[in-house]
Amino acid sequence: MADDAVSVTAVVEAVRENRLWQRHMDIAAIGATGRGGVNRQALTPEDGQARRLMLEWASELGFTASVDAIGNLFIRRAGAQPASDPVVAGSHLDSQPTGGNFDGVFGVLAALEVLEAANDAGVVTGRPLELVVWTNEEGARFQPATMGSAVYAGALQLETVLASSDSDGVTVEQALAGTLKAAPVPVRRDFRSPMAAYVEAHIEQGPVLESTGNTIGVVTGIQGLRWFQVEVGGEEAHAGTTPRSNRRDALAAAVAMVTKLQALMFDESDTVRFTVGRFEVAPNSPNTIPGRVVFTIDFRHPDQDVLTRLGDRVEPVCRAEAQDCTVKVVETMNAPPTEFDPDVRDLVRSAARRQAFRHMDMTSGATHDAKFMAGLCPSGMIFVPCESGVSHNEAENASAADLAAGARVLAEVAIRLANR
Ligand code: HGY
Ligand code: MN
Ligand code: MN
Repeated sequence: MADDAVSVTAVVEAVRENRLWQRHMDIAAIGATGRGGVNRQALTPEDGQARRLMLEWASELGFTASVDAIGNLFIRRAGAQPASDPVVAGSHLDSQPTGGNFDGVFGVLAALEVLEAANDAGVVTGRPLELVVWTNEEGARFQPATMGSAVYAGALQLETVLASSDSDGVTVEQALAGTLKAAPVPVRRDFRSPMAAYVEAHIEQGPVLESTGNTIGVVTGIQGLRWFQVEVGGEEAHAGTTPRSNRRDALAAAVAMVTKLQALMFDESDTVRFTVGRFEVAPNSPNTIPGRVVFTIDFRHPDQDVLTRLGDRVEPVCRAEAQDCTVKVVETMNAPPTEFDPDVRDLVRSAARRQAFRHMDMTSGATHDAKFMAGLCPSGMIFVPCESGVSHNEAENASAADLAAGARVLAEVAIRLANR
């Protein structure tokens, strides 16, 4: 095993900006929307195609693969001590319906770039290096978000998750079988198999790095979030003949609920993040009074007390506005604020400093799979800027130079951790 400083420098210098960028373009072509973005939702044929491409690249580079029961994909580069716990880096390949080409993909491809740069540099690390592709980080098609990492860490039960279904009634179990067929991996991996450390590179998905002229974000933690699904039950009736006094209008009640919730969640400091992203009306016909409305709530805040105080008000507020309708409120995710490991944060900071990248400490407004890894092993994240902070949007963009900077910092952190 080469001396740490020598191997770190060799691998960092072997990171290639153009190779990393080209792989982003290769993945971006899978599920491309024709408007500059991507629709590669979890466990769709496009997700399977992207995984298959990852497996082809891994095989060409001499790496081995394994997969766990929820489809999390692990790609391993051997180390000098094969029985030691691996250092793992990665993120996700699934996207929002109108997603960008860098959210999640950058973390996966930066990890692949580090593994290949180690090959190019002829460096053998003590611990194995692993790349991970988490299943269904986005939670767009199947809720909740960060599904694969939550099941891996034991925060969600596999059986519960396999039974959840998308708006067409397809279950995770059915979709997963298709994905594993499209990208077969014979070797099975246990949930919570030990990791020495986990590091995730990701675009910031916000404007701070770009507006302050920093290239690297040393992520200190992730704000907490609570997700709810609210189902309002009324009665379909004729729009022209039914008097208001006879109506059980699910839309009228749902609108009253959302209006009251927005008032509850309004804060002068603009720290609360409250979003109703999905609002489904049935039967969705202009001349039938809506009999059923289902809407989602995505509520986030860095302070646990606020998450508890305001989150616990969601159900009572919905019940108070139900009018003559029924209402069912299900909390689908409740994740406390996460702090990342101080030692990993120091490694990220010192790598950015040593490589002369302007950097700053910052928390993450977006959630990430690293949230669940933080409960299993020393974990941390590396942010790079994205243009105007735009994300979850087809216009999402990042520069090849910033992506390469993030991959070089990831390389230094991963090699140092793997040689401990
Ligand atoms: O929702 C999130 O924060 C993540 O980008 N999926
Ligand atoms: Mn992401
Ligand atoms: Mn996302």
